[in-house]
Amino acid sequence: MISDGDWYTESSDELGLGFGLKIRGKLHEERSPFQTIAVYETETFGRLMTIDGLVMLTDRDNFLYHEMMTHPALTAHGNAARVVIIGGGDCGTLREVLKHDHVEHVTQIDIDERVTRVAEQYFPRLTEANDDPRARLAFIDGIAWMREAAADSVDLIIIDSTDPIGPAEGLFNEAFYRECHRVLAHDGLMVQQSESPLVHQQLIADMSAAMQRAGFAATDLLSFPQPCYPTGWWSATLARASARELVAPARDPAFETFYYTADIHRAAFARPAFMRR
Ligand code: AG3
Repeated sequence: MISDGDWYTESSDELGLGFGLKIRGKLHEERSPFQTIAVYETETFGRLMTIDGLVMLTDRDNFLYHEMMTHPALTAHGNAARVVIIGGGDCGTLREVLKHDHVEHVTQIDIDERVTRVAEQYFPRLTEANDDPRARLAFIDGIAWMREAAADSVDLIIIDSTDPIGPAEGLFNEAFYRECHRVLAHDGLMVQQSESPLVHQQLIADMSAAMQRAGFAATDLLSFPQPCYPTGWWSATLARASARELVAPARDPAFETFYYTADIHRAAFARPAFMRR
């Protein structure tokens, strides 16, 4: 919602907090068949995309989220060739996945084609890798896609969704995770954005429990800064289909990143004392 004329603020009564960006103006707003998508020009964070009033990304800080949703999981897997992204319609996650040479194909499945079209228009850097012959875009329901996908056909599933309300709700439960587990190869991994480690601890615990009930052998939490999301601190949950070891990063990535390094990888998996309890 907008307040004071020239600020965009995402605030939560439930959490009692908000994050605001001074804006120069609204560039775009539309109601797609699924949700309301808006783009603003901010004073200091470049462009901002919101969906149903929630901040999805800004030019200035999306590298944090997109790098941490991809490089830790791809590195921990070691040689993922077949990757599926559920959600991620802005294509920022897709772009990072395609930086890995061992990836043979990536299928991005977002229910809302309009998010991708808006990203192409207003966030061209995020969609710049979409012509890569390894990339496939599908605009269908990710839950239905997963139900129909063949068993053992994917090495890494990345769930880049909005909060667990509205269209994304069905991506946060045991039934969906069970399908993901069936579709994954024996040594496969799944990673899902899992909200703020400071204020969503119950959700994080529930997600991890649901993943394990669905057949995943173990889960790990990684956290990273994300200034434009509630509390500025965000997490992803990494689940292993079987009891395999994760590959540790021996060196920095061979491609350009802005946040991810070998040291960041190790640090992201470290558990602060309060999270161990
Ligand atoms: N994924 C959205 C994460 C949730 C943000 N939540 C919020 N602002 N309350 C963003 C998609 C980026 N590819």
